[in-house]
Amino acid sequence: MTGDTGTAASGLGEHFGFGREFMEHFSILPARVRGQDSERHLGEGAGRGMRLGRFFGWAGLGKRAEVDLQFPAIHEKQESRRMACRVAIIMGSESDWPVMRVCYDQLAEFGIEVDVQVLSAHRTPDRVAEYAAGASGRGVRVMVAGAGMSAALPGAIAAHTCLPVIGVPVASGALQGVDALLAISQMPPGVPVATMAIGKAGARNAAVLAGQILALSDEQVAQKLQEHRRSMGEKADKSNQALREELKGR
Ligand code: C2R
Repeated sequence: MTGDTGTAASGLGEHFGFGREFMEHFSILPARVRGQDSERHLGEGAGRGMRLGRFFGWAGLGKRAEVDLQFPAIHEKQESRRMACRVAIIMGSESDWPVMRVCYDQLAEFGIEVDVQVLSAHRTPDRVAEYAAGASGRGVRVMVAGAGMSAALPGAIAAHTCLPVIGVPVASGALQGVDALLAISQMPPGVPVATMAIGKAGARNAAVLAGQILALSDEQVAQKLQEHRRSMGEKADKSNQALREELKGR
């Protein structure tokens, strides 16, 4: 969602006495704050969804706020694609993509739509908070976060959502992922991050674990997971046989 719209929605929501969680599920459409001789538009109409009605309130110093609420929340043009994304992959830097791509490809193999984002708890903290807080309302069910070095990202995401968060430590910098592994796994009690192995193995397992979570309520994904297990077993059997054949003559 766009920063302005999302921030405005939650800010105005609070102003009207609606909690943050409530506002995750709504868009403002179109919203205006009117002063004596000024008018500021805060949201853009997205033109679909159910209009719930107009709310009025005071936005301080004689300014009147008008808000139309729409359900479900529509935050940007791309939203129709995102609504279908049940998994979000977020990484701290574009340099993490060669590792996180493994997660993306595995999820694609399971037929799961993914929203991919480069967001950083260190470099773009507001964007992380906004994205994580709104994810559940947009239909995301599992969040995968990959980061290297001092990896605050998965924990920061977990702080802003009750969705399951899976962390992938990426090998970068002098400590080659050990720093990220410890940072991601050592979460304080109450805010868990399911921590995977360092690097591509962890990225693949993040996809499998996300698939297993979705499979609890999605038969198609459950079947894909069964096929995946079966083909892994067959591959292992083949290499076992090949090696035993090779060693037979010795
Ligand atoms: P650059 O390659 O952009 O310099 O990033 C990234 O995940 C990456 O592995 C180097 C490393 O810094 C990590 N990073 C984090 C966070 N933001 C970026 N760990 C974060 O917010 O936790």
